[in-house]
Amino acid sequence: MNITKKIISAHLMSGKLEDFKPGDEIALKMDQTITQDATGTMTYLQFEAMGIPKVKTDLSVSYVDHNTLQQDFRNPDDHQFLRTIAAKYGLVYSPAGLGICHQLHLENFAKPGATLIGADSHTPTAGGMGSLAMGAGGLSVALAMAGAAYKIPMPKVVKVELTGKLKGWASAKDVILALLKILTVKGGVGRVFEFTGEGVSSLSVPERACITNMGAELGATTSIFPSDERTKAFLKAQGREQDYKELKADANALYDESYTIELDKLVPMVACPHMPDKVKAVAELAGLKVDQVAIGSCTNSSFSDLSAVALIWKGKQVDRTTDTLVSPGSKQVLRLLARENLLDNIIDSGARILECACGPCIGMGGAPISKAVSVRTFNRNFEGRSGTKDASVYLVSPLVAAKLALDGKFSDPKTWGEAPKMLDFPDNPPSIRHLFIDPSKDDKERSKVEILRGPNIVALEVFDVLPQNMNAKVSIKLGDDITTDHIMPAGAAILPLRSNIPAISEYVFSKVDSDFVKRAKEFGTSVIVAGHNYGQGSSREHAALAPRHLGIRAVIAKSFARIHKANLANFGILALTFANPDDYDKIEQCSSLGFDFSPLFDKTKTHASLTVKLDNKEKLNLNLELSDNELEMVLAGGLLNQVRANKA
Ligand code: MIC
Ligand code: SF4
Repeated sequence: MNITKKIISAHLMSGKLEDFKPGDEIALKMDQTITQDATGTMTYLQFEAMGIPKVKTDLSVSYVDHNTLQQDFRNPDDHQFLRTIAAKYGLVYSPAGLGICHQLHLENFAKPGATLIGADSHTPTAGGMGSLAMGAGGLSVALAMAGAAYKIPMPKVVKVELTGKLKGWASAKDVILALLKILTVKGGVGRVFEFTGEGVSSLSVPERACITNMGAELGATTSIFPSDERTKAFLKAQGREQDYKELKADANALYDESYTIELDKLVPMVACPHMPDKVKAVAELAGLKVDQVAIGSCTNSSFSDLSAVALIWKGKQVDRTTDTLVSPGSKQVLRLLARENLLDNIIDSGARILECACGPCIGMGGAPISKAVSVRTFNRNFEGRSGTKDASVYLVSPLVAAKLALDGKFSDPKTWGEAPKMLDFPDNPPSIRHLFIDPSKDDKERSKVEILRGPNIVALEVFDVLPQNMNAKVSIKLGDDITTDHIMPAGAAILPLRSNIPAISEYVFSKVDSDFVKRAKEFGTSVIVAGHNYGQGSSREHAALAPRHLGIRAVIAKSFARIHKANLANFGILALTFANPDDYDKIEQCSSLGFDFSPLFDKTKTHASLTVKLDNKEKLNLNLELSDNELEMVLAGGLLNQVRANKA
């Protein structure tokens, strides 16, 4: 067996591993859950609606790292709600400023062999530690906290063999950029990427975590590394040696697909605007002026990343026309930089040091100038995500970012001289564990906690069940690779509305088509039509919940991204694909669609397809992209209706 199957097998809540083939729905027990504030408020409102007194996982952590700007009452209202609800239901709470959820989880809680779901698409960061860690919608996380299984299609397991050792200016980021170049942003759907080979031991846990983090950009279910001596050393340094367990694939382990990456052949790479798979060699952009460099994010904000930056900047200043920002991934990283006398290099470089949080990665400040070339160590460069619509965002490693900040322009890495030696993770790193807020172990104490809700916390809406028949118009027709940032944008102006669905709904597709909301409201009930990979990117369930609030009952696409498809079902929206992909061309924005859903209500039959009448004439065949279980959910009007009905 490979590692993925070993962990799956140990966590199956029904059936045996050999009963399942790729694509079949499997039900997994989740050991740990995480949320962040932008997805957390909805998750906990949903958990509360389930009426369970205490989380049933081994560990659940509520992090605050996205909405840390407090321009008015809204974000602090959310933080207060999250702090009190964590105390009530038995979650560890990580207050704003402590760090980025995935970096903090890696340092403090992630365990080899454990399962983890997080209401954030970059949860696979913990795969660097050997956890089977997956991104999910908030409602799925709420269910897991209630002790229910997390249901996913059985993934294919892809072997990625690493040979040789990284050299020169190439680093872990270039491994995942190389994979993105080969596989594209849709290449990982339905797959787990499992790293093996002699190259593995040359990578530290934070370097591995950088790679598994950005596996999310492949659309992968998750990515995972073995747990070995490097893992043990990292856990030991963190004072968590007891969490170590060895994890390796059997010598004759089978895989569904395989790739080889020769680490010693990798050169520094860059993902060009506006997709993480538009990868070129850095040398190809030589001469391009760089207006901004932003270093940080859950992909590249570890001590290993920032110490390399500090070494490159030692005794030097960044180009004064290049706005340079650094966000450390956690207070441990910051304290380590200070202890190892590296923080001074960053301070003296002239770069700005921001809070230990997501910051510019999610458009929470740090927007670049108009028409900027912004070079970032982040994982997503979708158009407009930086906050500046006409900016061009390039994704690189911290080593490359640090060098470009000094020069103010791209150049050929062959001219850069010797690369800094990556430092080993230092012994006895300062612990910040005491800065988390642990829940009381006493049930009586917890039951007395009052959940505080400011006016930004708006109660959940109850959605109606799927009708037997539905006439709906197409409120928007879109192309391929539509991201959740297109559907439900983030940024400093919109993120504070995450706990208020009616308010945030006003921004659905606002950056794509400013008339969408008006049209959807006018149509009452409507349908979205899209190309391939609809809903790629984040796990934000608001990209399903807010459209549902606006009357969207179905999305017809050529294909879907995994997490978004599950989110659609969770909120009672039908995910459909074209039986004949050419039919995509027959449907226009504002076309009328006549659905007869009545056969779907016949529980004695299994359903895989549906016909729809287009403009009262031609019938089109559509495939249902739902498991039986998801179909039940959609018929009920969503997962929460089902949960409520079971309780009644
Ligand atoms: C992102 O990087 O897009 C986010 C913001 O972290 C999202 C979660 C969210 O939208 O709140 C993600 O990756 O899931
Ligand atoms: Fe935060 Fe950016 Fe990571 Fe999302 S991708 S969790 S916004 S740092």
